[in-house]
Amino acid sequence: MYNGMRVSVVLPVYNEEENIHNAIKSFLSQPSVDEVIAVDNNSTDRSKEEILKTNARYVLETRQGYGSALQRGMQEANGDLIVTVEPDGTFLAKDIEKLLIYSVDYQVVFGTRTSRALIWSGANMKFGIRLGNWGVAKFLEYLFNGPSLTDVGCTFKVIHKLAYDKIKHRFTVPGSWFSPEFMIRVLQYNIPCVEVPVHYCPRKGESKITGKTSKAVKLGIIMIFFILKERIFSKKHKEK
Ligand SMILES: Nc1nc2c(ncn2[C@@H]2O[C@H](COP(=O)(O)OP(=O)(O)OP(=O)(O)O)[C@@H](O)[C@H]2O)c(=O)[nH]1
Ligand SMILES: [Mg+2]
Repeated sequence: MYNGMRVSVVLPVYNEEENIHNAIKSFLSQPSVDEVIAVDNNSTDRSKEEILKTNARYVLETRQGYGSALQRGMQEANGDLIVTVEPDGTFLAKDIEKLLIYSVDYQVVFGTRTSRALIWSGANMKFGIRLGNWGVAKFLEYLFNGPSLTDVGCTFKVIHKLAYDKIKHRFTVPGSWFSPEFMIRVLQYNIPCVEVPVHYCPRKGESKITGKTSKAVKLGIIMIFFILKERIFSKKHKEK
């Protein structure tokens, strides 16, 4: 519980056998966390067995993709506050408390991994990736009149259940560019939001999204086109 509200943590899991057990343990050991939902996205390794050894809730999502896994997890959450974060060893569970402090004043708190002092040696946030995340976030911020945004790809976020209920029907992206869609929907619905720096550590196991430069560049281009498309064709929500 945090500030009288139940806290659910949603973890998207795709072949994370090396990390998932420790990740669940560390998130469950946070004083404010009430439940952890591990969304297995058709893992072919021992992720399922590792999840079942813990007190996390196991959910299987067969529609492949980072976005599909996160959307399913948020749908399953029972908490008043929903935290999304990756179980790949790159985030620190204790940072949840930092994001939760801001959730008192803001309906949505975005983590950012681009604050230089918090990027650990060996983390996958070298100059190019950092510049790319920052640049695309600034593009989104400008087109959707957001608060300062410096990371378009950070999974670590907190959303109030009430805010999630307002925007969930507008989630469409099954793939790796779900993070900018999340940010766009929050801004389109005028939901009060803020960005907070989080630690970013080296990954254990295979990086599936931004590990190779070619993949990271391709994803960046997809995100830019997606943001542009949303700005041109997607309607801003008007309160009735
Ligand atoms: N790529 C990918 N990730 C998925 C999928 N379903 C769930 N995930 C999870 O989503 C998270 C993001 O994938 P990562 O491989 O960590 O990608 P990334 O964060 O861009 O890059 P690194 O952290 O540097 O590896 C991980 O926790 C995956 O286990 C899927 O279909 N594809
Ligand atoms: Mg990751």
